[in-house]
Amino acid sequence: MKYKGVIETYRKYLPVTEKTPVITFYEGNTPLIHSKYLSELTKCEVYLKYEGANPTGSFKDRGMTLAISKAKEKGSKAVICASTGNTSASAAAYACRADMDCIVIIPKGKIALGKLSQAIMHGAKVFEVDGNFDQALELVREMGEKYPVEIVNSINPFRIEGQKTGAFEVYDQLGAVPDYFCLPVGNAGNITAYWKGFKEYFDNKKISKLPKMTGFQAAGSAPIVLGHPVNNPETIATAIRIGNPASWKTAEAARDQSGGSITSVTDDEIIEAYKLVAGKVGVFCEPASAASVAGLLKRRKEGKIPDQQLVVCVLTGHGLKDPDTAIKTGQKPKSILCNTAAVARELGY
Ligand code: AN7
Repeated sequence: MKYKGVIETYRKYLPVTEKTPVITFYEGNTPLIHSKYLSELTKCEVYLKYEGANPTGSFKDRGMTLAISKAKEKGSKAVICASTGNTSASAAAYACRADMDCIVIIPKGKIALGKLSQAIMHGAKVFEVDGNFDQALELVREMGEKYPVEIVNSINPFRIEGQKTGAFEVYDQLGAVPDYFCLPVGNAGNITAYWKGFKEYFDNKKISKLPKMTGFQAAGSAPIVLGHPVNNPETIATAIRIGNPASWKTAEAARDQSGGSITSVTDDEIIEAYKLVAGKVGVFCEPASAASVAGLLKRRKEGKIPDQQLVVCVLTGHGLKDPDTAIKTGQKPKSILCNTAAVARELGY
């Protein structure tokens, strides 16, 4: 088999040795999709990095393959995470493959259905708490201090190391460094990881420029934009419903060192982009992922991004993760009689 996942592909950039057991579902190598529609709309060259095509349907697999492999190497028997959904889905699957227990703490009622079904089906011990993600992460930190469980949230540095391979891949696929690199920001691990990846390619002379890191938070959950934690974060994009990001400082460093920005998009703007990407480009991503495209459109409108720029937007998770939002915001099927005349009439034939 030629493609062996992100650890084998980028082994020399990663903290692994021949002793590290590689726990992989052959994650990574996701499509970088050029969008003619978005390019014409924005007068830029726009590519979508479709991380929903990872084995568990989100970018988290890049970091999880390394975090779980290193936990296995260390001899850990159990891993734990707090999650808005995707981390738990990924942790549950990789822990299952590594024959380890997985403990998941989620905010009650705020996890998209697809993600919850994954954690359940992969046999994680799933606990929901009356609290938000930030409180769940606090609990997980304490559990990690007191008990023999390995934390696999992005406060685990191996998660960031694995996720930086996304940056390598974007350059390897595109053969160029984007001018603007757009992505959603929640706990801020991914923007931290991508920036680390781009800088490492730069330091290794693989690339000779760096992208402007352009992050987007949901307006109701925008602590980095506001400059203070948000106690009761809210947004329809539950994946990024986070009020006190763990990687806050490194996200600011990525923003400032790259000459980029972290700004906010409203839920309406997110849903509009979500529908546009699905309905006009043909790529189905979850609402949080659409924040990257919503943000690009907004900053173009505001004149903050010039014409003719090379732009990559990361679509962090698959649309099937959150069927409820699709059904709620999308068009409704129309009931008709089961005969050709009825269909033809509807189609105006
Ligand atoms: C689809 O799963 O935090 O800024 O617990 O699922 O690196 O946190 C998910 C985050 C963007 C934000 N898009 O990334 C979790 C979790 C999707 C996500 C983010 C998440 P970070």
